[in-house]
Amino acid sequence: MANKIFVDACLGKETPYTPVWMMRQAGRYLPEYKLVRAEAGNFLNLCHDPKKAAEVTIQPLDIVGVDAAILFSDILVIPDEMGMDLGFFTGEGPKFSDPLKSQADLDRLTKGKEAASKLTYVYDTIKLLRTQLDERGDNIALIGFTGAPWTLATYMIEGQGTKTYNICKKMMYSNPELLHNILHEVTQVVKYYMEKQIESGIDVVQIFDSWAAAIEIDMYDEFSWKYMVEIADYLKSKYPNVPIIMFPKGIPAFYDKVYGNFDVFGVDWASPMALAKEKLGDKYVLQGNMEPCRLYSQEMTTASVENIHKVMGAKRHIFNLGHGILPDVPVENAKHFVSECHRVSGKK
Ligand code: 1CP
Repeated sequence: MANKIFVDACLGKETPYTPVWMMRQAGRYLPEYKLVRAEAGNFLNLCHDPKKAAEVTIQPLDIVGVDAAILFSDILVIPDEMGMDLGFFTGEGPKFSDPLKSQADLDRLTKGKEAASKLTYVYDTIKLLRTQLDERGDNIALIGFTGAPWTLATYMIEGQGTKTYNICKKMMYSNPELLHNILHEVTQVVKYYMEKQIESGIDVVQIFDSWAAAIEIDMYDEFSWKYMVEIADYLKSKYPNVPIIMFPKGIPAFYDKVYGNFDVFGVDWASPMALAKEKLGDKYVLQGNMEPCRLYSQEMTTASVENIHKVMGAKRHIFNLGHGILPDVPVENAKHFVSECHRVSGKK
């Protein structure tokens, strides 16, 4: 069997065209997703049901023609299985009933391998997907993922999504030791979680640091990046051939300081691709970075895809959005994005 084009691209090898996938590609813009989610009853039930989770993982391959599948799950299943009682409420997003306020709160959580071993439904979904993808015979890679310790900690400390991050920043500046203890424990669970995802059959790892930009740049390494690098080092020491994608959103001011043993750097939509290429392009393959709202216009999508391709050329690049696709994007426009990425990069 030929190598998977997406894996080759992650490793910086030459590929016949530039592969493309979209962050949040399995989701609410697809009517087929909404049907399966309704059958499951709610979002968490869908994550807990390997057959249904595998079904929605595959949907964007058939419907929009992307070159990689991303496991359907959520970053917040990790703190949930550490004992934090995750709930999703319609219109409100995720919520933890009892956010972490003290060392005693952290001490009560399940940690390390024990917490990672509770995520059996994720590993079962991956095993099922491995079989289904291999049966298709089209060499589509499967991406597994985790949230970065910092991004996960923001939810664990705030109890929900936040615009100001005031509760976790209060901890950062007035009790950094507790924040580091939380980040350390989450890092240990994530290491074993990603190891088990790899053992279950994923081809590529992506680490989402969606809320990187909440940290002042001089403190970004201390409170986030070094923990992401610890995870990458652990995985690379055991699985050197499994590519790792780092996606820290919104931190171009950190590009001069980026270090670590990983393969692909995900560029968000607000950071210029040319800057990323100049600072990081020799060391890492770059992924990204169309502004996701361009998907509302096919013309604006084409212009952006052409621009990004002009900057990146045919090498060391993976097309993606610069953050997740939004639920009200027309499916036709998502298909247009994918086919334009293929057209400009010469897919026959
Ligand atoms: O109602 C629904 O169907 C739930 C919406 C939804 C979906 C489709 C949530 C709740 N999570 C997901 C799936 C999901 N989440 C995937 C699936 C794979 C894919 O197709 O990409 C992935 C990779 C995630 C990762 C995730 N969850 C991130 C990091 C990526 C990003 O977009 O920044 C974050 C921050 C979350 C938390 C989360 N889960 C769900 C929501 C609505 C949120 C964001 C809440 C907030 O804004 O704070």
